[in-house]
Amino acid sequence: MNRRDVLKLTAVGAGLAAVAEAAGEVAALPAGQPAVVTPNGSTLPWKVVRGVKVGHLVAEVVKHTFAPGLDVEAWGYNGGTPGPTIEVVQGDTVRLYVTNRLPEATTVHWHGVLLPNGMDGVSGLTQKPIPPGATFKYEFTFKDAGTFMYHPHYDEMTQMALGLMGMIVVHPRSVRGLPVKRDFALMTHAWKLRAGMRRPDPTAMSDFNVLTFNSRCFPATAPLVVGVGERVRVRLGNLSAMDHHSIHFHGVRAEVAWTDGGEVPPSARVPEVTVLVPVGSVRVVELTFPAPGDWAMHCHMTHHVMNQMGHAGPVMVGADAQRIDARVQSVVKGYMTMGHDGMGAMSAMAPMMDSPPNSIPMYGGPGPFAHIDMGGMFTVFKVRPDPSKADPDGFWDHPKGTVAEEATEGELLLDGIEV
Ligand SMILES: [Cu+2]
Repeated sequence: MNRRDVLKLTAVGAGLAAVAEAAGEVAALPAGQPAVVTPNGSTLPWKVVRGVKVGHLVAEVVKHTFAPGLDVEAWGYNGGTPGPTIEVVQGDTVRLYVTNRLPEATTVHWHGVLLPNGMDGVSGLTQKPIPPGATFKYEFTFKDAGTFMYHPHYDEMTQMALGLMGMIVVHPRSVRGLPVKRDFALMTHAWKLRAGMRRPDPTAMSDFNVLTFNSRCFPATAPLVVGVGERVRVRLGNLSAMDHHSIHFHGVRAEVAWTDGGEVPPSARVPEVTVLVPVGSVRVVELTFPAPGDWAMHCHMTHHVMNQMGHAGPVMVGADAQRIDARVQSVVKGYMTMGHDGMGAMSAMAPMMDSPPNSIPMYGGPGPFAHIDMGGMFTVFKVRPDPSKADPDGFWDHPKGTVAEEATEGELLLDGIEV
């Protein structure tokens, strides 16, 4: 009989095993508060043992796909990056076991959560690092409602660059402010992945070229289906190494209702259409779309809505490509200058071109009118009159005469526009 068997018997003797066996689904969330949806992600399952929510995070190497054609070896929790969203109710006590299956030590810091100092997860300062193969136990009570994050506090640079992070949502015990119909959690992140490589570069300080919502880049970011007139909450976290993200909302005005520091008093809220989410911060926005459609949501930093754009080339816009091409073709057969007329058309052509294996340089996605030449930190709110019947992959069927199109000669004449 080994130590584990002895412990099991002891537990049975104390009746604890029976309690654990009986653990089932977690109690429903307080009335009027929908469960948080983590697009492209998951939520941590609990078992309740004598009133305590018990969860298990496993830090490990994971195979991850940013978008079709771009697979990497990342580090994540429970098989994915970001890790599962930790969703609880204010006042819940949790016991979180963290198993380290990484090749180096780790810890978990519960970013923004007020808890006993010894549970804060700072390697060396408040706890021993969790060595590979070991399982540590964290136990604390979520005293405050809000949106927080979790991430390692050992070799942060490497471990976060490779994808170890997740969101924490603590629902208030009763609705605070205006109730929302839908609730989404999105972690923003910036990665450096040289074309053709399979491992993100943890030493990168600039030129991040894979920008993600929940570790996916467009066109692999799941759309957010919502209803016209519904109040919607989006919890945006940022654990990028160096980059803030200015998240821009089309078709709607947003207000920051919460940060990871707490609730913003209604009198202090500022109407926005672009919300800056600084590194190491959470911004919780609430919005109500007045009209149906396919409304984009994306980082407004233009280099953050492109896939694996290289930044080392010369300025080609306006260059005389014919002369350059003729000269280079004498040494490189079939050479063709790109970008001399701008770069919009390159995105549609990119998948047909000869790029390194396992790379998606400048790839975009299919759209109902033409190729969408955006990538990276870009997704779409599919706003529908009846979201329960909406096809998440479908596009908005615009009423006749409501789409911008080429002006007719008659229209130009009538309005006195000369072209
Ligand atoms: Cu950005």
